[in-house]
Amino acid sequence: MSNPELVVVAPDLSDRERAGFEAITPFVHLNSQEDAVNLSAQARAAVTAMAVKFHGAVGGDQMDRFENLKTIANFGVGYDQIDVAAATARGITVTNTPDVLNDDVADLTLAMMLAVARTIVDGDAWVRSGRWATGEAMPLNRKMSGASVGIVGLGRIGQVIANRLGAFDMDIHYHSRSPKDVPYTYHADVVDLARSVDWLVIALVGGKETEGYISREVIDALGAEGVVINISRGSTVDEGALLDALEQGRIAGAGLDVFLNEPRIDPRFLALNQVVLQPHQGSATVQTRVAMGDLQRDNIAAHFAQRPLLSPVN
Ligand code: 8YV
Repeated sequence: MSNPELVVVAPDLSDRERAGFEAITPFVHLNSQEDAVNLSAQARAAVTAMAVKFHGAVGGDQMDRFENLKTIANFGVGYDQIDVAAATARGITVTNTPDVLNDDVADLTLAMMLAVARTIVDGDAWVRSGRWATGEAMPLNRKMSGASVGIVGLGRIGQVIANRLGAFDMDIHYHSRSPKDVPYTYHADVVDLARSVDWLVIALVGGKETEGYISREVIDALGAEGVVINISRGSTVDEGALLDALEQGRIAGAGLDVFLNEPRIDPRFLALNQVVLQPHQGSATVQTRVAMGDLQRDNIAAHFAQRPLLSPVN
């Protein structure tokens, strides 16, 4: 029997995913990129497509293990862990899973904003601890509807977030490379955006070009009433500056789904009460993870059927 042409790199695969890949073509399942070194030279040479799930780095070295690799299909809209320039240089097309997760990421954005504003986590603890039953009143919290919000990065996800914020009558501002045809206030300068709003929602792409984009200066401009919400990548924020500002009360709070060193995040976050922490779960609903897997496999199926890939990024 000839060697499989597909390698699937994923720490776990659901029955649906396994059956879905199997229906396309026989495949080799690896838990991590490093496991590729255990394959024979012949097995590696047979591989023309790779599906990757979760955030192990895929650089030129990993690609070079598979000399006939033509397609890398990522599970996720963000592909900053894949060296796309290295892929392009080798004639490899990278695909991602856009759009199918926009609703979930936007929902979690609003959930974190409301959780911070209305101190939902504290409220739950207040009830469970019996403090409410004793008649003790919880401290008042903060109104979110009608407040000003700035979205950094008005791409597909940013726009879906903006739609939801509109339903909360928020005064919506945004910063992106160029103004868009939207009824929100544009700021060419991200510091100027931060100065103009109380809520700052980061919806940037990850990767080198946005590293530390939310700098100390941006955080300072947001000010003492400001709240940072990050659903993009931890790398987009100067995390040290964010922690300093939170610890010193120079901003009011944060809702964070992403961090620099996931999942072993900086322990300074754990001591901050005005911060809502989430385990990078923006797209983590049963329905959306199914849709992401389906789109990833549709790209793999297109590769083997020699049809155009559905969502190439290079
Ligand atoms: C996933 C994400 O958790 O799509 C993305 O870019 O960050 C999340 O939806 C992640 O990609 C899973 O690998």
